[in-house]
Amino acid sequence: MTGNASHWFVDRHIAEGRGAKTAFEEAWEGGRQLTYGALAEGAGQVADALTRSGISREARAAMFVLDQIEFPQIFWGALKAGVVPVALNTLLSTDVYGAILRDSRAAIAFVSQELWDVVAPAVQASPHLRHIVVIGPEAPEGTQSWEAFVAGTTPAETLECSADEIAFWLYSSGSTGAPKGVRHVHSALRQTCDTFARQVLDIQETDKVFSAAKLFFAYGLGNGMSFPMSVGATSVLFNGRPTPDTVSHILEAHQPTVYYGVPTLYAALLHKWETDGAAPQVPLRCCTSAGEALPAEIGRKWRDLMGIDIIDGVGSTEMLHIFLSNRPGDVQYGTSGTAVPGYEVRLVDEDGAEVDTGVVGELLVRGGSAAADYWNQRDKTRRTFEGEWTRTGDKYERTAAGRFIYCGRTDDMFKVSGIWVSPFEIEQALVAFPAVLEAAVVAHRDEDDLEKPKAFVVLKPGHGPEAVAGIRAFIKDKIGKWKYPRWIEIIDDLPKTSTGKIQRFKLRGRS
Ligand code: 3SK
Repeated sequence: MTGNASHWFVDRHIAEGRGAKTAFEEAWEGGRQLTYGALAEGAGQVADALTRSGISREARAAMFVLDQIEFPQIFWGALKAGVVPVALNTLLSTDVYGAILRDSRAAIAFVSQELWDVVAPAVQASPHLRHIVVIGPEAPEGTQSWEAFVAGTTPAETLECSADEIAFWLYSSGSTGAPKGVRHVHSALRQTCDTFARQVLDIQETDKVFSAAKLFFAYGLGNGMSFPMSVGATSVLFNGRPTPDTVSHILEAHQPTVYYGVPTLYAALLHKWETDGAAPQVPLRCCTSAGEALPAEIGRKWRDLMGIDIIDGVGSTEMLHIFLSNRPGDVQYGTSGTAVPGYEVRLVDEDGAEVDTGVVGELLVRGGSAAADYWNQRDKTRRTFEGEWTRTGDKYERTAAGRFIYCGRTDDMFKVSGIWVSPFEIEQALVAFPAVLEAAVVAHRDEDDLEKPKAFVVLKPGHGPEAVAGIRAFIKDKIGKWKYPRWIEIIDDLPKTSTGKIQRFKLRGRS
């Protein structure tokens, strides 16, 4: 049997009689549906079109594609042909796209028309691109339309390949630094389905899923594409910005059974529904959160309002999906739970020695979905992938009961009076104050040049600077005297990566 992931994720559904089942439905007015049969045919056409266009095996196909039904057709079509899709964050700048095109040397680019203005200068300047396919009503000059690209093709057979071959790339910028091409092999996709999707989510063919996290993000790629496709379920795709209004509307209109969100959006949805006085009726059986640790208060409020827990977990682009998680029926808010079956984790100090219960260490993970490497970044590859273990750059502490508590990024932790301070612990306490929507804590030097915590808070609508005195009294009472933030600054928004991680380093620069 071939190790090509496209065989199991796409072709199998036809063999199992699922051709007429809806695989994807678009969540906007006039949105289309794509059955498993149409997906198999579309992916086969893309594979044939790539070959006819002279795009050879192992060449890269840059995807500047929104969450729409062409995304899975291009992704799986490329895999079928042995071409390597590079799913790109659709929110980056022209300069970053230029750098990624140079780095990846992509030979073909697929672009959603909505992104053309930002993408055009980068693709036009690329010496490596030989074809530009634009998805939308009009193909700009020098490009080919999607319809023309697939016209006259005959669905191709899935190429035989090893499960160890590179299947696709994702670009990770982490919370700092330039994007790195993270290369994943074919078997990694199935691995995340056999572990988190099956053993934590218990994903079923009858599920309808909606992921607020986009398909270009490793979390969204599993949530909204490989997980539902692993069982023949249906996924709702949304090409717009996930805001409390749009997500609330999609939940109500599409009635998913599984919703995958991120903490900021959970907080904003709760606030919207509290203000509206009602939440939509949705047949949710599972909700997940990742991207950053979920503040306990948000989880509790969600459970109280929706009658269902949020399963908070931790993953990474390098591990492709979640490897540490709470479980349905076994949720302890404020913790990231325990290792997902199929993964092992350990906490080490600076010398690589395992740390004791209650001591903060860096989290390392071992599992079959680890990336092969960072493209053309030998030093970073060697520092991150240590044999079978992958360094996460996250600091954790293990409780006596074996659960993991997030403390912060390796770069975000700091010491006050010689004791490590976890910015996340203080942020969690801050968001428990009713007027606070979000918070970020960084180290700031006092008049004696000693580091103390400083908080940046985003207030809920209707609250102003008068809230600060209340926050100060509340937080002093809630956490250790040495840890409370000595300064509290109100800001409109927290700087975040496009995948929702707080960029504390930007706040350090401001403080
Ligand atoms: O950030 C996370 O927690 C995450 C989860 C799943 C997949 C990818 C990422 C980065």
